[in-house]
Amino acid sequence: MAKILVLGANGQVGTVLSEALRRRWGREEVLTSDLNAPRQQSGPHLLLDVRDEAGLRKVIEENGVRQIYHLAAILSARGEKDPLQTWKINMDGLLNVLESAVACHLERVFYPSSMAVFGPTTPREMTPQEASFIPATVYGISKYSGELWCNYYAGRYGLDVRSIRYPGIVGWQSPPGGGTTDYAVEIFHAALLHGKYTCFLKPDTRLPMMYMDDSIRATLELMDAPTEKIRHRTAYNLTAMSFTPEELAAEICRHLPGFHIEYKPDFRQAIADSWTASIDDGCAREEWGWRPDYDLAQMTADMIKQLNSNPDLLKG
Ligand code: NAD
Ligand code: AKB
Repeated sequence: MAKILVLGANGQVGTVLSEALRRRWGREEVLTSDLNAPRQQSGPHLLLDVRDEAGLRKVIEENGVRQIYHLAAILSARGEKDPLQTWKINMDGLLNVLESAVACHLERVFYPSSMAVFGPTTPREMTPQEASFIPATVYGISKYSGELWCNYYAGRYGLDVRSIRYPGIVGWQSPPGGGTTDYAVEIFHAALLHGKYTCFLKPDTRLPMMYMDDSIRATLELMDAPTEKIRHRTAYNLTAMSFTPEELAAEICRHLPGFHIEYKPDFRQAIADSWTASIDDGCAREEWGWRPDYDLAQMTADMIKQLNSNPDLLKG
């Protein structure tokens, strides 16, 4: 009987979150799933497409699942290549999870939203929890619609669904899966393998970011918080730092002095430009005590240390 089901567990976040959940609850208590087998299997895993509602319901019932972490999605850059398919995966997947959660009386659901819900009308600096959100990507539209659906299911059915608007996540354990903030992971691999990197964003593109360790801890802390503390059922603004490619490269140079960066902006520049530069996460801090541990210098030092210790993870 697995208590927790992770959907989209093979991705950048799911790889690390699933391990954290297994360390905490035990290997057999956490059932991971994705379209494919994981690179390394550390507990029960099954193949499941989140668009398959009957399949999802069967997995929940047969395994006695009590909580779902619904990570499966198509991210911002990849999403623009096939907008309608992205909408179907991101929205049908979420609605299947919400419907199944109500029908099977699940205790709790986690749904990751994103800073991609912000758009050109959103205040660029210290973006507040509530503002004008008119996202420019299909991914952002799906995440914002998803937040509204979560809020609706919480209000209408009393479903305990909790959500975070993650900023760009940087981690050494797993490769990113088609986002606009992927440069901030790729750059470390390129720096260590080749001493140089060609960035697809302009040098002064400032975006909110967070180290993987902080984003996993935030997720677990939100899911642990007493219900009465959760006053926002859309998604919580969350951040740890904001930096530009130029600033990240300068920080990497402090560890790898010969590192060289070039800039060749592509279609992802327009996506990044539609997002905001810094975020006010005061509601998460006040309501459930969020505090980040890592700033740019600490994140960079740890990324380089961890990738140097795990050279098999380096990707050219
Ligand atoms: P990812 O692209 O690395 O992983 C997504 C996973 O979903 C992949 O393993 C993929 O195989 C799976 N998937 C795709 N379609 C599926 C389907 N139809 N059925 C089942 N699985 C399917 O993404 P990630 O970076 O791990 O992101 C996880 C979640 O966090 C996503 O919902 C994403 O929107 C959100 N998020 C991530 C970031 C970030 O910087 N990584 C930032 C904000 C929000
Ligand atoms: C992306 O760049 O698409 C993701 C995100 C911020 O949601 N990293």
